[in-house]
Amino acid sequence: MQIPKTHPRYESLMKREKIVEALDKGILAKAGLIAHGRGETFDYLIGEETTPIALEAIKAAAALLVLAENPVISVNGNTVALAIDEVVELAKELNGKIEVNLFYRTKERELAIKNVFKEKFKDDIEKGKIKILGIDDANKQIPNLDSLRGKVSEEGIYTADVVLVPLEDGDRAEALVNMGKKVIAIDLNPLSRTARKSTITIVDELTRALPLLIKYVRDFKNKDREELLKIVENFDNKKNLKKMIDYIADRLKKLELNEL
Ligand code: PTJ
Repeated sequence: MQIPKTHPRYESLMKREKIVEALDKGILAKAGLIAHGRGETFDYLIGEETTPIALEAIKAAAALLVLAENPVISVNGNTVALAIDEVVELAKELNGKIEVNLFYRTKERELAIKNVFKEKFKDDIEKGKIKILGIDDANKQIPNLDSLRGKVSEEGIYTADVVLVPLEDGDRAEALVNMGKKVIAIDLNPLSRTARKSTITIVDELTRALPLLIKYVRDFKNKDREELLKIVENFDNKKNLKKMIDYIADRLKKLELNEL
């Protein structure tokens, strides 16, 4: 559908178009539509912009990624639908590792996702700039995780020290933390289990957060280790989530009083 650029909700409608297109191509799980709708609701409450609170989390996440020895970006259907370009750009700033890890795992969806990466980023894959893991090599099991998300690649999530998990579904963040890994989540819902269990939670919309994360990863490559460690140590996920919830509550009160 042609959406006029002048439409007041252009950005939001374009994201919906991408989500629906991904469903038609067999990339998105049907439940991905529901997940997107839940995300939209929280984004509406937040004000559809990156808050200074989320920016703090983005900076801490960027520092953690630059310090990581073996970072991996985990992708699912929604992430590929909305932000495949940004995921690849970020991976190229790191060690190039991207792992496909689906909750609603089917061979058809794995292949559909593998094919988009192959079509769009053939050159980067052939030159070894990025590696798409988790499809033919998911031979390892995350302990105490019964869903199909537990199957991971040895070269990828299984041996990673830092895992970036945009749009997580809950249990896995905890299981990864229990394995001793640092988990960075991007989730618009500050109340979710994922948000609470992750090491660093960025409460922001995926397509807004990723370009900022890329920017700070680039910047932080010029900083020394000590400085980056300080940024990570000074970040407190629980406090940050609390600030985010207060922010939403204040915003709702102001909206009620017509102050916004
Ligand atoms: O592709 P699969 O098979 O791995 O399935 C993926 C989904 C997303 C369907 C699965 O992981 C799932 O059911 O997730 P949940 O439990 O619905 O959680 C998704 C979370 O992501 C919710 O807290 C949403 O608020 C949040 N979310 C949705 N869209 C965005 C988002 N957060 C950031 N940016 C978004 N665009």
